[in-house]
Amino acid sequence: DGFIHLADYRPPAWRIPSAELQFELGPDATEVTARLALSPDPAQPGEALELDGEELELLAIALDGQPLPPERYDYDGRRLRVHGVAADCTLETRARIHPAANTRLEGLYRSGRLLLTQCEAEGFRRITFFADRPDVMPRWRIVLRADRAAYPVLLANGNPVSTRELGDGRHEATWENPHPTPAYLFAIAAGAMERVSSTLETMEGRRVELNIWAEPGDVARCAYALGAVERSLRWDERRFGRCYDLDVFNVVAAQDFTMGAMENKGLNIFNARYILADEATATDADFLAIESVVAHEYLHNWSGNRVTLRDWFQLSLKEGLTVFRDTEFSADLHSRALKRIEVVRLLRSRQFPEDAGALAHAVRPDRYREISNFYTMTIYEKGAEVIRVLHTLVGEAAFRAGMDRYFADNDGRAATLEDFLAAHAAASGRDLAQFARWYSQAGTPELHVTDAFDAATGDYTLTVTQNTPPTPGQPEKLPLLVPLRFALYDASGRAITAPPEADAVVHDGLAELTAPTHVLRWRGLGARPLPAFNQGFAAPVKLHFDYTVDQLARLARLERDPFNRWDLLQRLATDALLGAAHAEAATAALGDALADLLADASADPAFVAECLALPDFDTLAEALPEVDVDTLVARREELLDRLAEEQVEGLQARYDALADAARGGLGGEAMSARALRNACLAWLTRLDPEAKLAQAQFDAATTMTERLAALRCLLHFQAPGADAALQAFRDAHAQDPLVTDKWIGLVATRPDPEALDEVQALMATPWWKPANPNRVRALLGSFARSNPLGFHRRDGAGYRFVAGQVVALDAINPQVAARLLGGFESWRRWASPRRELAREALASLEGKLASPDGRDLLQRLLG
Ligand code: BAL
Ligand code: ZN
Repeated sequence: DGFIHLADYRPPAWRIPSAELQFELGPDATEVTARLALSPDPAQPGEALELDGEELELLAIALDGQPLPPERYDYDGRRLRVHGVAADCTLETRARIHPAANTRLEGLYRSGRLLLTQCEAEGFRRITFFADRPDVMPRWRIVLRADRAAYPVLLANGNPVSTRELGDGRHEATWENPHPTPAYLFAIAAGAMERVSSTLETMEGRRVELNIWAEPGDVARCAYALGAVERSLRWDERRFGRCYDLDVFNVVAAQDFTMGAMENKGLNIFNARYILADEATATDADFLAIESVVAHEYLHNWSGNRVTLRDWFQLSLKEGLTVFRDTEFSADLHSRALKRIEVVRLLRSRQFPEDAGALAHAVRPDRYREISNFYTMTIYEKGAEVIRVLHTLVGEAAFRAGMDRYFADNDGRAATLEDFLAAHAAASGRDLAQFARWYSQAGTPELHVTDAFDAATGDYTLTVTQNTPPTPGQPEKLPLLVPLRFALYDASGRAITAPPEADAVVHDGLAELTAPTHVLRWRGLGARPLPAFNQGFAAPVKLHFDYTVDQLARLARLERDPFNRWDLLQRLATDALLGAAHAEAATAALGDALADLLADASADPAFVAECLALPDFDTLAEALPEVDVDTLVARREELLDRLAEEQVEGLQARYDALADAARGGLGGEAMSARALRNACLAWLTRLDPEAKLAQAQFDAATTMTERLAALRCLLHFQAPGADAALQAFRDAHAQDPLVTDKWIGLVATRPDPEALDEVQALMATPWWKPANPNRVRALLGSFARSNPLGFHRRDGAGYRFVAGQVVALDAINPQVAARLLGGFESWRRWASPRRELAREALASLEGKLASPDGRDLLQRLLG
């Protein structure tokens, strides 16, 4: 069946204590010589020596300095087997690879004039012969040789050791990485790059040079990213006591990159979109994303690199943990509530649907066919939420002690989830056996809460039941350990602090649910209280409680924490859109709440902007058993139109009042002002067929944040000035691929079935660059994921189009193609005729996808 199973794990039969690689770099052909010290595991004597190697041209092979005759080895294009070795030895191979022809962007490839690598998860085997698994961790010496004129800068993992001239215009640089490091963290980068730098001294007294490298024209836009590295380094020292451990930390920006960025030891390689920024070309959201991705990769140096993974089933052990760490970083540096809102929006719009769809899988899956398909919302975002659950259960002090212990016990090792849990269990004194089910059980848990009040006795009870719906391969679910936060408010709005009697552990306004049903009981209350739940979204669950509209509106006023208020307004908006019985009342209450917020000059404008952003299509769709796309989109648009009309004065007043504050650079206040002004602009443009305000903002904008928001309004509302504005924007940034991606994304997401025609038209222009992952995501990814009316066209043309592009892209970059195919994950819930049309589009792919990535995903989708 092609599956690799967690239960089949065996330690490597051969260890590789040290590896020395030498590269003769060239874009068309690169020769890689690898000298590996090999040592058999004494516990597994007699095991054959087998190394991974994919599409390598083997030029020479020698064992302990002696060339190997052909009968001593075989290589089938995937595995190299060396026969008749049983003891410590040195294997030397020389292989040729072809970077410029490598459109998969895995292994060594060319991006612009740079040569660079991407190895996670299994790209290193496309560079040289090796045991390409994370539990094989040599110390590395890397020698790079290249033509000096074309490749003046030669970077690799670790510390620089020496450089020298070779004659013939070639030069050489040697790097050493003294930390045991798996091959997926290997990296080199070569080419004409410039840098911005600074030097810091770590808490342990190590002087570290920080460099951000980019192609010469881009280096002026690297300063913000450099600052983000400095902030990340300091934050990890302060909050987790973790110091950086090499003399240099290099970061390279690349225009062609499949992922967002990569945490290679000492040499992070980034998608340029997460490095390059200035106010004229990047939005405020881009700046914040850059800071958080820079932090994410930096923070991997401990959670991923110093302590790495035993096997790929443990992927969330580094990814969920590092997302948890980077969100804490952002929350500590900026607004905790706004960060939480951003994360919860992402969970609800993307991870919950994944967990409810054809591709659902556990945070630690127990089998996979292609690991590339597991860099998912569940591994990353749900994985981070599960860490947050642990943090909530044990508290900050015990959590920190558990992390210290995890790092101390596993430093330099390839760890498992069990190692992580053991460290936290020891530090907190808690049994984490039931908590661990969060890792093995897929699906989003649902909590149903009902209440009862006995006026005669004053007894108030909350009954909480939990269940997790079945997911592919997991029909039966067990109860999870869920920390349920709750509060009760009395008639005067005061919190009732008396703890309930409960058949669950209760502390600090939190009940630890462990069973299918729990009852919390308060005695002798004077009147029926108003309950509130899951404040701060402490548990990543769907919580159902049958509030009246009045109760919701009242709670939204009582709650002081901005996240909770936002969450209650989202709930009101959901009721206004989907709650047939009291939709009208919910709409009115939502309108009142928004009017109050717009009138409240003391409210953080960015927070008000979040409240104006109603739940998106995906979030709403996920709450429905069956999705009727046209009805859902139409209802949402109607609600927005109506609210805009009702709030027009408040919107205009806020838009005008914030004009000065919006002009102030990258400070929080200015960003906040721009966020609310742009939210107001989008609502106001609904009432303004000429889009005069948007046109004026577009013409006068001094920042990309303002200009792009105005352009979106002009394009999406088809304003008279839309075409001219688009052309002006396009021409002004024609040389900048990242800004070009922005307007392409706007065209692809115009909410109209005919957007498909424009997407197809763009594919016939030079703007279409199918080998560039950012461009594919801008055009096709945003069409399939963020244009419900286009993708879900009634005639099925959107599905057929995307399916056709998946075939074309599968031959270029299978990971990018597989991502696009993931847009079908919820197809079974799409109402007829879309379900049938989607099934046909998927079925048409059978036999047409060559990559393991595409084939695995298609099988799971059609499952
Ligand atoms: N490890 C892959 C990129 C990231 O999550 O940092
Ligand atoms: Zn990561």
